[in-house]
Amino acid sequence: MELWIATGNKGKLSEYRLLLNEIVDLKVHHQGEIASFTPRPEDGKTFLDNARIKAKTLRAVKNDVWVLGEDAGLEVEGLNNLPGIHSARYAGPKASDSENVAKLLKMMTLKPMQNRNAQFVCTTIVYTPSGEEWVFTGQMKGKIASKPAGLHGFGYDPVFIPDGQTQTLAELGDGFKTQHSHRAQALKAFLEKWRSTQA
Ligand code: ITT
Repeated sequence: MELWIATGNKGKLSEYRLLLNEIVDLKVHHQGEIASFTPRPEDGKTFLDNARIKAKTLRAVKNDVWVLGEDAGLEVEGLNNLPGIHSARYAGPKASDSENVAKLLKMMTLKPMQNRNAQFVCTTIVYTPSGEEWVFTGQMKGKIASKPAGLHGFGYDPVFIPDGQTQTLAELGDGFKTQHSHRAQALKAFLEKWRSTQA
């Protein structure tokens, strides 16, 4: 089986490789391998819209294989669920991960805020080789740390402390995310469905 991942995010891609590396006969590819590939703007209003945009854009050039597109983000209760679908560009159109984290922490100091509850969410769309659309979701609850800590992962990992933990995702490392992340949950649901079609 060939699975093409519709992402330009290196952090996500390396997590997919880790999550999928034990599956025999699965070859993982990504949109960056197609020299002429141009992503479409993520201008949907929901995670589902944006996941579909990514998967459909890749499927338009890879239509006889499995294609997976995903939109994920961080919802912070005290910020009315922002940055949400704007997570990748929270501090501006070309913002780096550390600029986004800095903006998040700044927004949380602008008003006295007791509520640091947050969740990562992920909506994953898979197109089968015959063009059927499958939708999966995952979430991971936690809270926002007062300052960044840790070197692993990407995005907001240095400021996200999962429920039941005392360290950030960036301190906990790949092993924790592989077991518990929003992305891992959505992917697990896909793999279960995929396996059931192979039986
Ligand atoms: P692609 O669209 O090419 O996949 P992207 O980075 O733009 O890459 P998203 O639109 O899904 O991906 O944006 C998700 C942003 O949310 C991402 O850039 C991070 O800032 C944040 N994010 C998502 N999942 C995360 C995770 O597991 N850990 C930390 N931050 C995450």
